[in-house]
Parts: sequence; structure tokens; C-alpha cells
Amino acid sequence: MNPGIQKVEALDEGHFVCVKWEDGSESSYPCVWLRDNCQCPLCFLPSAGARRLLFEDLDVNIVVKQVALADTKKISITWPDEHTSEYEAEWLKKRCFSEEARAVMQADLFLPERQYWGSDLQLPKIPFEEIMYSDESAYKWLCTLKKVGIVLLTGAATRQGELIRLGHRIGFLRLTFYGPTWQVQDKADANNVAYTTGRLCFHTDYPVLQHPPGVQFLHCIKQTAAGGESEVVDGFHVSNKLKKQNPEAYQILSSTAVDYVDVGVDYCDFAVHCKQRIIDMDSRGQAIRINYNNATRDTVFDIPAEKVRPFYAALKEFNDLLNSAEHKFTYKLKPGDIVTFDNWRVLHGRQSYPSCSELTRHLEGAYADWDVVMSRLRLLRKRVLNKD
Ligand code: OGA
Ligand code: NM2
Ligand code: ZN
Ligand code: ZN
Repeated sequence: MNPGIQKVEALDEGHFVCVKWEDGSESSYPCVWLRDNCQCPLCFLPSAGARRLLFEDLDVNIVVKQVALADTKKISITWPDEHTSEYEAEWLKKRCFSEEARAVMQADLFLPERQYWGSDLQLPKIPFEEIMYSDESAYKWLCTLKKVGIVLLTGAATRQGELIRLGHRIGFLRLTFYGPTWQVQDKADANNVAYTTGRLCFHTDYPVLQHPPGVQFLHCIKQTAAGGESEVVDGFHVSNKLKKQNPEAYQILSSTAVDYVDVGVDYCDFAVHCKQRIIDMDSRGQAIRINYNNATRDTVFDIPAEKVRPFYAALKEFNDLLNSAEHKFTYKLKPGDIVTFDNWRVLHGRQSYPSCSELTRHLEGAYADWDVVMSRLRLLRKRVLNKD
């Protein structure tokens, strides 16, 4: 499947090594990169999969002394100090510097594919116990979570502790000031608006943290008869819409640093402050994280007075788009449901419900970091597809 090497030669006065593949294509490798990535036991520690070579010991102007084809599956290089390096064809092919090859590798590593949705969302559902024992199901769950941003796990036991089990399934949960897991229910002297019976407008959780939790789990243990419905919206889809419809509003929300605050006591006492742009974008202008919770947006607002009204106008445009019937999806959690969603992408809300002296509604919640979730996804993929 992988092509062998037909020919190898040094180019540009030894600054590049050009590999000609048996399928006729060519790849060119900078010598400084080749020397930096020598795979010999002096330069590389295989048990750690990490570079032993110190940067101090790398000559950034290095050129090859000699390059040869060991066989069709391997090249060898001799450096000016007589150090020698060998590189496998398959290893080189994967690391080809062409734009197409890099795009393939990046897609494989980070699964950037997105499926945007609106009120037409077909909420993906998988039985909870299935993802707990089957690697195929767990892999499907995490792929869908990454691509669509939301998956409902069904049929969990209606008791606390199921999210701890789910945490063990992926690796570990993200601890925050609200504890390893937290109970969403009506509480006296609530330390968070979520712990009341009030309506929660569309928000992402915890923008007051510098690195907001990437993934959120909400396990329904008890559900009220009246009210308490859940709402979700695809924040990336809506951001794209805003960018097209109102570029100025998009520009304001993606550039203004908004102050957030959370002060109180829960797992321990806390006084957290942070600045976040409501729409975080990458260098290509694509939204990569929504940081928006109206409840914890600070009264302190660190922008010049004349920029305040335009900011509110921009936020109103965004908030209106989030709430449009075309974009939002409404459903009601049943006891035993665990909704899992991308907290960097999907904004969520809930309708109010009647307050009552008895406990009528109880969700257990928890967070995980995308690093942990993507790590588990890659390991499951390797095992399920038996590849690397
Ligand atoms: C929360 C939250 C949703 C709900 O606790 O942050 O959004 O349905 N809860 O109670
Ligand atoms: N809870 C649900 O940003 C937030 O305050 C989100 C967090 C209390 C853990 C709510
Ligand atoms: Zn070496
Ligand atoms: Zn929330």
C-alpha cells in the first residue's frame, strides 16, 4: 500500500533531501528537520516516544554529507560529524511537507470535521451500558461527540455515581470548584444560578476558567413533570451565520475581552476572575470556542465607555440568533439519560420549573477536558480499526 523509494538525493547545497517515490511523486525534507528527528537511540528514546537530542546540540544550518538508499524502504544519511541516521519510507511519507500530506495528517490527528445543525438535529443516541463495555460503541460515541457536538447516552441507572464510572471509561474527570461531580437541583442560598428553579438562557459552562471544560455530562436522575426542558444550539453554526449576516457584530464579539467572575464556596472557597472573548477564533477566523454565560459575566467591564453600547448591540444580535426557532433544539431529559456535549461549541439552557419543598428535579453533572476525550478516542480508534 505504501510506495517504496525509487531515488534519493541532496538538493540546495545539501539543505534538502529529495525522495522520489515509486509512484512518481516526490517529497522534499529540510535537513535541519531530518537531523532534529534522527531516530537512533542516541537521539531518540523509543520507550518515551520522545527526542533525547538537546536543542543546544542541533546545528540549525546543518547540511548532509552523504545520502543513500539503504533499500526501497529506507534511506540513510551521513552528517558532517559522521553521525548517521536512518529513516523508514512509511515514516517519511506520513511526514511529507506538502500541503495535501499535512492536511491529511492533521485531519487524522484532530478530526476537525464538523456537522452543523439547527432545530433539525437528529439527537444521536447510544445506550449507556453499550459504551461502557464495547470499544466500538465508545469509539462511535466519541467520534459523534467530536463531529456533531452532542450525544445522548440512554438507560443509565437513576442514582448518583454513574458519571464517576463514565469518567473512568475515558480516563478522568475535570475537577472544578463545584466538585468532581455536582448536583443540579434547587438549593437554598444557591451559590450558582443553575442551582435554582429559574430559566437558564443559552450559555456555555464556566467561561470564568481560563481553560473552560471542553466536554460536559449531565445525568438526569429525577425530572420534574412541569417545565425543566433542555435547549441546545450549535454555537459554531450560529457564529458562521453571524459572521455572514453581521460582520461587525462578529468582529466585536471575537475581539472584545469580557470580564467574568465567580466568587463563593463549594468544593472549597473561590474567587475566580477571567477575561474571555465570547467568540474565540483561530488564525483563519473560524470559531473554535464559545465563552458565554450571562450569569457570570462581571459587572466590571474593562472597555472604554463609548464601546459599551456597540458591544451590547453585538451580543444582542448573537443572542437573538441563538434563540431563533431555526437554530435551537428543545428536548426533555428522562431519568437515566446522560447528555454529553461539547461545552466549547454547544450552548445549552433549560426552562424554568415550579419550585417545591420536595426535590422534583435532580441532575448530576461533570466535566472532562478535550485532551482526555481525544486521547481516549485515538486509543479506541487504534484498537477498533487496529491501526496506528
Ligand atoms: C447547568 C445547566 C441545565 C439543566 O447546571 O449549568 O445548564 O437542565 N443545567 O438544569
Ligand atoms: N455549575 C453547574 O459557568 C457556570 O457557572 C456554569 C457551573 C454550577 C457547576 C455552572
Ligand atoms: Zn542520531
Ligand atoms: Zn450549564
